[in-house]
Amino acid sequence: DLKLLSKKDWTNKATALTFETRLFIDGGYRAASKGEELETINPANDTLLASMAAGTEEDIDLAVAAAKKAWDDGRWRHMPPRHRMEILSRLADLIEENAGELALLESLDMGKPISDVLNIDLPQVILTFRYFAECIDKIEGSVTNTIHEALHYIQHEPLGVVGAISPWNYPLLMATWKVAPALAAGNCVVLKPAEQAPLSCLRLAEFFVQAGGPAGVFNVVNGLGPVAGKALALHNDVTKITFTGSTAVGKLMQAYSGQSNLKRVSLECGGKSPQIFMPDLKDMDKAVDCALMGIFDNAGQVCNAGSRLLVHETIRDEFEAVFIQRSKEAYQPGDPLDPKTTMGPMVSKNQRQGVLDKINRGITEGAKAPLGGTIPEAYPIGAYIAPTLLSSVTQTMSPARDEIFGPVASLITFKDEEEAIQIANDSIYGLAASVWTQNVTTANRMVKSLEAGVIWVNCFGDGDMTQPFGGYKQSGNARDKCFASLMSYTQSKSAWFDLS
Ligand code: TXE
Repeated sequence: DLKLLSKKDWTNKATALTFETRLFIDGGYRAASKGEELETINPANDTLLASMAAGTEEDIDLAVAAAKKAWDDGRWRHMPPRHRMEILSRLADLIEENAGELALLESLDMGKPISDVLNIDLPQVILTFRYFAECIDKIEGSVTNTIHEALHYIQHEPLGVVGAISPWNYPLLMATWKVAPALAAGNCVVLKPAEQAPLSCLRLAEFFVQAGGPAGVFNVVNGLGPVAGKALALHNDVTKITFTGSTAVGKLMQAYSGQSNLKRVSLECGGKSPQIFMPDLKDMDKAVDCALMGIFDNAGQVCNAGSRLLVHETIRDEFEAVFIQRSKEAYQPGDPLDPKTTMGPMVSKNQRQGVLDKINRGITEGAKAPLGGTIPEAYPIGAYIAPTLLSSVTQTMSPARDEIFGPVASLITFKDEEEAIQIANDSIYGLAASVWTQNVTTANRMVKSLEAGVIWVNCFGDGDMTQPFGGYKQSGNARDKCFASLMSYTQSKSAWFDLS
């Protein structure tokens, strides 16, 4: 049982681990056309993990051509639905059987605590493939009620070649949220994972083939965003781009679509999610624990991170005291390979520097840092940063407005519900929000007023596969997970028969 392994066991396994560095195109591994490489670094200790093949436009062309060929000859979309279901279910089984290896790849590559990969990421990856596998024969068209002399039916068909561009914060899971519904709907896929964490997705494509998936249906091309990612998003044989990443690059995706073939673009971008703590909240300890989890899990590198803590002025002091005390108990930076670690380093020193700059800017603007704000003394090596609380933040300051994407919570006070809503909605983002109150009427009113795609009441981050995940405003235009996500990888076809 992987959950029983010790830090020593994981460290030994990491030493023995070997991994593939090439691109996965048309059912097998191949070198990058131009021989270019990108380095992937272990952010826990600054060591070079691997020099990975970095795909360029030529490789994207090869991968898209392989996917297009697989699309054209129907080897996947015309396969009986149950057969496709079996393949995706077997893929889920293979992920489960290889969980130890995948957990290590993920943890070494991006610094995520091994326990988080085992308890959160991988179970979700497996569930996502199983859910969408089960959905395959639930896609139904309709026969509409029309004139007597006609037959009209509407059916839903896959789109063609889907390009998926994924981020590094949950390398496997974010890729899976795109790839699983795209494949389940019958599309062929070219995935471009984030360059900071390129290891694990290659195995996913390999497992797909091992599970019986035909060659060319699922391809993975690592490479730099502005090179390989851009080539994919501009490609004229790609019918949809599905993207998770920054809002700035999300905007580029729409531009690339306009500059090429008007491919569909689905975006899941940044956030600045408010958690609103009303004065009548029931259980301060639970509320604070959820606040901690919402901003310190995955070192805050979460698009829906609850980064704005909107706390009613009458409970502010108690909230801050409990937050600081419990954070010291629950979140201490540590070695990601130690199963007890709840917070690893950030993905890279580059990202960390961005977070430190944003903390310092907030402090210059008048914020206080009663917790953290610096590099932890015990971790001079690696990309570690201390869990941080910025207090005395007001809505005009940058920590209340900019996505920080690190373990940094901003505490903002409000005096009444109206002000809480006004602050919460005063953001270019609208991914998630939460409301903490015992009053159902208040909660319901606030849910209606909040501009966010996902809202939690008296919890944070809860949900299952039926829950649409995506944002309002500049947080994006799509919904991952859920049946509607599957349908977003299809298009409708209306067939009208003249029976007169
Ligand atoms: O994201 P990018 P980065 C936010 C977060 C973070 C910031 C920067 O605030 O601090 O973005 O992170 C690919 N054409 N989020 O730089 O650049 C890139 O290779 C095509 C929020 O890592 O958006 C990667 O695969 N593709 C977020 C993917 O886009 C391009 C998760 C995301 O990278 C490209 C990650 C281009 N020109 C960061 N440039 C979330 N919503 O969860 C980059 N890419």
